Amino acid sequence: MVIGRELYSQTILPSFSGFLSIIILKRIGEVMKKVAVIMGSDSDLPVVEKTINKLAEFGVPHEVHVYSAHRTPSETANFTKNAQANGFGVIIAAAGKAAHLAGAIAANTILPVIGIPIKSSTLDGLDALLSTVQMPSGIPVATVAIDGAENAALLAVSILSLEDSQLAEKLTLFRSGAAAKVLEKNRIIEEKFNFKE
Ligand code: RP5
Repeated sequence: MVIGRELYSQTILPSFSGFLSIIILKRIGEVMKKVAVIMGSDSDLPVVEKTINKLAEFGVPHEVHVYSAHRTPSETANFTKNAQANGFGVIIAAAGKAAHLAGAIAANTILPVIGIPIKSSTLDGLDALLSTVQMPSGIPVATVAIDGAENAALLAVSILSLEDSQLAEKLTLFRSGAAAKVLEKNRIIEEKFNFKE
Protein backbone atom coordinates (compact mmCIF):
# COMPACT_ATOMS: atom_id res chain seq x y z
CA MET A 1 0.00 0.00 0.00
CA VAL A 2 1.30 3.47 -0.83
CA ILE A 3 0.77 6.13 1.81
CA GLY A 4 1.83 9.68 2.78
CA ARG A 5 5.10 10.94 1.36
CA GLU A 6 5.48 7.90 -0.89
CA LEU A 7 2.07 8.49 -2.44
CA TYR A 8 3.03 12.15 -2.96
CA SER A 9 6.30 11.26 -4.69
CA GLN A 10 4.70 8.60 -6.86
CA THR A 11 1.70 10.58 -7.98
CA ILE A 12 1.99 14.32 -7.38
CA LEU A 13 5.71 14.73 -8.17
CA PRO A 14 5.73 12.90 -11.50
CA SER A 15 2.64 14.74 -12.61
CA PHE A 16 4.15 18.04 -11.43
CA SER A 17 7.37 17.43 -13.39
CA GLY A 18 5.26 16.41 -16.38
CA PHE A 19 3.35 19.64 -16.00
CA LEU A 20 6.64 21.58 -15.81
CA SER A 21 7.99 19.92 -18.93
CA ILE A 22 4.75 20.74 -20.75
CA ILE A 23 5.21 24.39 -19.74
CA ILE A 24 8.89 24.36 -20.81
CA LEU A 25 8.05 22.70 -24.13
CA LYS A 26 5.25 25.19 -24.66
CA ARG A 27 7.64 28.11 -24.02
CA ILE A 28 10.18 26.63 -26.47
CA GLY A 29 7.44 26.28 -29.08
CA GLU A 30 6.34 29.83 -28.43
CA VAL A 31 9.16 31.51 -30.34
CA MET A 32 7.68 34.66 -31.81
CA LYS A 33 6.85 34.42 -35.48
CA LYS A 34 8.81 36.67 -37.86
CA VAL A 35 7.47 39.47 -40.01
CA ALA A 36 8.61 39.62 -43.64
CA VAL A 37 8.96 43.15 -44.95
CA ILE A 38 9.09 43.10 -48.74
CA MET A 39 9.42 46.15 -50.96
CA GLY A 40 9.07 46.31 -54.71
CA SER A 41 12.18 48.45 -55.12
CA ASP A 42 14.94 49.87 -52.95
CA SER A 43 13.49 53.28 -53.87
CA ASP A 44 10.68 52.40 -51.40
CA LEU A 45 13.15 52.14 -48.50
CA PRO A 46 12.83 55.70 -47.13
CA VAL A 47 9.16 54.92 -46.34
CA VAL A 48 9.63 51.27 -45.44
CA GLU A 49 12.32 52.17 -42.89
CA LYS A 50 9.52 53.39 -40.61
CA THR A 51 8.04 49.88 -40.66
CA ILE A 52 11.40 48.31 -39.93
CA ASN A 53 12.12 50.72 -37.07
CA LYS A 54 8.72 50.18 -35.46
CA LEU A 55 9.08 46.38 -35.61
CA ALA A 56 12.51 46.72 -34.01
CA GLU A 57 11.06 48.99 -31.31
CA PHE A 58 8.61 46.21 -30.39
CA GLY A 59 11.34 43.55 -30.53
CA VAL A 60 9.58 41.71 -33.36
CA PRO A 61 11.95 39.51 -35.38
CA HIS A 62 11.84 40.48 -39.04
CA GLU A 63 13.50 40.08 -42.42
CA VAL A 64 13.66 42.73 -45.13
CA HIS A 65 13.76 41.91 -48.86
CA VAL A 66 13.41 43.58 -52.25
CA TYR A 67 11.18 41.43 -54.45
CA SER A 68 9.13 42.76 -57.30
CA ALA A 69 5.87 41.24 -58.55
CA HIS A 70 6.74 42.05 -62.14
CA ARG A 71 10.56 42.21 -62.20
CA THR A 72 11.24 39.10 -60.09
CA PRO A 73 7.95 37.17 -60.12
CA SER A 74 9.57 33.75 -59.50
CA GLU A 75 11.63 34.91 -56.52
CA THR A 76 8.58 36.67 -55.06
CA ALA A 77 6.44 33.55 -55.38
CA ASN A 78 9.21 31.30 -54.12
CA PHE A 79 9.77 33.37 -50.98
CA THR A 80 6.06 33.63 -50.31
CA LYS A 81 5.24 29.94 -50.79
CA ASN A 82 7.88 29.03 -48.18
CA ALA A 83 7.19 31.91 -45.78
CA GLN A 84 4.96 30.05 -43.34
CA ALA A 85 7.31 27.05 -43.15
CA ASN A 86 10.19 29.48 -42.61
CA GLY A 87 8.65 30.89 -39.45
CA PHE A 88 6.88 33.99 -40.73
CA GLY A 89 3.51 35.00 -39.26
CA VAL A 90 2.77 38.13 -41.27
CA ILE A 91 3.99 39.57 -44.57
CA ILE A 92 4.15 43.31 -45.19
CA ALA A 93 4.41 44.31 -48.86
CA ALA A 94 5.23 47.85 -49.93
CA ALA A 95 5.00 48.98 -53.55
CA GLY A 96 4.27 52.02 -55.65
CA LYS A 97 2.65 52.78 -59.00
CA ALA A 98 0.69 49.75 -60.38
CA ALA A 99 1.30 48.12 -57.01
CA HIS A 100 0.31 44.49 -57.36
CA LEU A 101 3.05 43.15 -55.04
CA ALA A 102 0.80 42.66 -51.99
CA GLY A 103 -1.86 40.92 -54.08
CA ALA A 104 0.65 38.71 -55.83
CA ILE A 105 2.07 37.72 -52.45
CA ALA A 106 -1.37 37.09 -50.93
CA ALA A 107 -2.12 34.77 -53.85
CA ASN A 108 0.63 32.41 -52.70
CA THR A 109 0.10 32.23 -48.93
CA ILE A 110 -2.63 32.04 -46.32
CA LEU A 111 -0.56 34.27 -44.00
CA PRO A 112 -2.05 37.71 -43.38
CA VAL A 113 -0.66 40.20 -45.90
CA ILE A 114 -0.49 43.92 -45.18
CA GLY A 115 -0.04 46.24 -48.14
CA ILE A 116 1.62 49.66 -47.99
CA PRO A 117 0.81 51.77 -51.04
CA ILE A 118 3.90 53.89 -51.74
CA LYS A 119 3.67 57.43 -53.03
CA SER A 120 6.21 57.11 -55.82
CA SER A 121 4.59 58.60 -58.88
CA THR A 122 2.94 61.63 -60.40
CA LEU A 123 -0.40 60.30 -59.10
CA ASP A 124 0.62 60.91 -55.48
CA GLY A 125 0.22 57.27 -54.50
CA LEU A 126 -3.45 57.06 -55.44
CA ASP A 127 -2.52 54.54 -58.14
CA ALA A 128 -0.74 52.35 -55.59
CA LEU A 129 -3.55 52.75 -53.06
CA LEU A 130 -6.20 51.55 -55.50
CA SER A 131 -4.00 48.75 -56.85
CA THR A 132 -3.39 47.47 -53.32
CA VAL A 133 -6.76 48.01 -51.66
CA GLN A 134 -9.10 46.96 -54.50
CA MET A 135 -8.44 43.24 -54.25
CA PRO A 136 -11.12 41.11 -55.87
CA SER A 137 -13.11 38.96 -53.44
CA GLY A 138 -11.37 35.84 -52.11
CA ILE A 139 -7.76 36.99 -51.63
CA PRO A 140 -7.63 39.86 -49.13
CA VAL A 141 -4.86 42.39 -48.55
CA ALA A 142 -5.09 44.52 -45.41
CA THR A 143 -4.18 47.91 -46.84
CA VAL A 144 -2.88 50.81 -44.76
CA ALA A 145 -2.81 54.45 -45.84
CA ILE A 146 -0.52 55.78 -48.59
CA ASP A 147 2.97 55.63 -47.03
CA GLY A 148 1.34 54.27 -43.84
CA ALA A 149 4.49 52.38 -42.95
CA GLU A 150 4.25 52.74 -39.17
CA ASN A 151 0.66 51.50 -39.12
CA ALA A 152 1.68 48.46 -41.16
CA ALA A 153 4.12 47.50 -38.40
CA LEU A 154 1.54 48.18 -35.69
CA LEU A 155 -1.02 46.00 -37.46
CA ALA A 156 1.55 43.21 -37.73
CA VAL A 157 2.28 43.59 -34.01
CA SER A 158 -1.44 43.43 -33.30
CA ILE A 159 -1.78 40.18 -35.30
CA LEU A 160 1.22 38.55 -33.58
CA SER A 161 -0.10 39.73 -30.19
CA LEU A 162 -2.96 37.25 -30.47
CA GLU A 163 -0.46 34.50 -29.65
CA ASP A 164 1.99 36.48 -27.53
CA SER A 165 0.87 38.02 -24.26
CA GLN A 166 4.14 39.96 -23.72
CA LEU A 167 3.82 41.58 -27.13
CA ALA A 168 0.16 42.37 -26.39
CA GLU A 169 1.28 44.09 -23.19
CA LYS A 170 3.82 46.20 -25.14
CA LEU A 171 1.13 47.19 -27.62
CA THR A 172 -1.25 48.19 -24.81
CA LEU A 173 1.51 50.30 -23.23
CA PHE A 174 2.25 51.92 -26.60
CA ARG A 175 -1.42 52.84 -26.98
CA SER A 176 -1.56 54.27 -23.43
CA GLY A 177 1.54 56.35 -24.20
CA ALA A 178 -0.10 57.71 -27.36
CA ALA A 179 -3.27 58.55 -25.42
CA ALA A 180 -1.26 60.34 -22.72
CA LYS A 181 0.43 62.50 -25.39
CA VAL A 182 -2.95 63.52 -26.85
CA LEU A 183 -4.36 64.31 -23.41
CA GLU A 184 -1.35 66.49 -22.64
CA LYS A 185 -1.85 68.38 -25.94
CA ASN A 186 -5.52 68.76 -25.05
CA ARG A 187 -4.61 70.18 -21.64
CA ILE A 188 -2.33 72.81 -23.23
CA ILE A 189 -4.92 73.80 -25.87
CA GLU A 190 -7.74 73.95 -23.32
CA GLU A 191 -5.67 76.07 -21.01
CA LYS A 192 -4.78 78.49 -23.81
CA PHE A 193 -8.18 78.93 -25.48
CA ASN A 194 -10.99 78.03 -23.12
CA PHE A 195 -12.77 80.67 -21.15
CA LYS A 196 -12.27 80.41 -17.39
CA GLU A 197 -14.62 82.09 -14.95
C1 RP5 B 1 7.28 49.67 -57.83
O1 RP5 B 1 7.62 50.65 -58.72
C2 RP5 B 1 8.20 49.86 -56.66
O2 RP5 B 1 7.59 49.38 -55.49
C3 RP5 B 1 8.44 51.33 -56.62
O3 RP5 B 1 7.56 51.98 -55.72
C4 RP5 B 1 8.10 51.77 -58.03
C5 RP5 B 1 9.28 52.36 -58.76
O4 RP5 B 1 10.36 51.45 -58.73
P1 RP5 B 1 11.81 51.92 -59.23
O5 RP5 B 1 11.66 52.27 -60.68
O6 RP5 B 1 12.20 53.11 -58.38
O7 RP5 B 1 12.72 50.75 -58.99
O8 RP5 B 1 7.45 48.40 -58.38
